[in-house]
Amino acid sequence: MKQVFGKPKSLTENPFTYCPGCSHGIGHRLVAETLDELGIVENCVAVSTIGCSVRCWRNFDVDVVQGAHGRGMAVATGLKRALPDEVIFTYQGDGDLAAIGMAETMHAAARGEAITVVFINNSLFGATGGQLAPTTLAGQWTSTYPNGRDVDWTGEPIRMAEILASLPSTSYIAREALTSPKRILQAKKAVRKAFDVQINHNGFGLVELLAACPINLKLKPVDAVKWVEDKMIPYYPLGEIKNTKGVG
Ligand SMILES: Cc1ncc(C[n+]2csc(CCOP(=O)(O)OP(=O)(O)O)c2C)c(N)n1
Ligand code: SF4
Repeated sequence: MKQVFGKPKSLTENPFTYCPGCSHGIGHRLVAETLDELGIVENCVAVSTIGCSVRCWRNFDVDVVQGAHGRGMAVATGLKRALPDEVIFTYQGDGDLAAIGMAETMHAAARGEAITVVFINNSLFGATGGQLAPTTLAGQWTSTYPNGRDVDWTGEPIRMAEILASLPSTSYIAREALTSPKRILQAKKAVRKAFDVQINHNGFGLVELLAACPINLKLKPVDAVKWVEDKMIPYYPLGEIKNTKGVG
């Protein structure tokens, strides 16, 4: 019988251990499919950081270096400079990339490091119980803002992709959403381009993927996906923001 669907080779046999309805599994799959397609499983190093996706080292069947919380791009910088022929990518949540890791993120991007960043924005700190993150929407309920994010007190949510695109040294920046088959296919193309720009142009590539964290949104999985569609996408518009090398 012809097989029409299977596990990417660059995923291990370990099951995903994320909550039901979590988008991390989809993010992992898109990365793994891309590694398979590019044939880089043997010369690729992933950097896992802290957050729910710290567990990705169990799932990606590539070499993985574990970074401290927020320091993924600093670790990736060292790896790429020491091993310029390897493909290096980080897989980071929004608390990781935009809160504790803001300095490392900004400076790696400003230097135009030849790395690929997969940025999972689920609008909160997932692993630690749904606290407010720099990406939390105005009015959004979180465990630390039970009355909803008050932007007069905390400021407006940060659009990381746009900020990083404004830096002259970044090459490819896009934002997509993991909310429907159509959007996931679009996200896959962006993931692929974020790798292509590193491999073919020695450039910095980042793809932000809007993601659902049903547990901390206190929503059923299907409602969490709808929440991402209805609430996140209007504030975080989808599409290619920057593509200076014309990858695609
Ligand atoms: C230096 C340091 N500070 C704080 C923590 C606690 N911590 C672990 S996971 C996490 C939140 C991660 O949230 P995010 O990066 O958004 O990823 P998610 O879990 O939502 O995927 C925090 C604050 C830590 N592990 N290390
Ligand atoms: S807490 Fe949220 S981000 Fe973490 S595994 Fe569960 S649904 Fe996913």
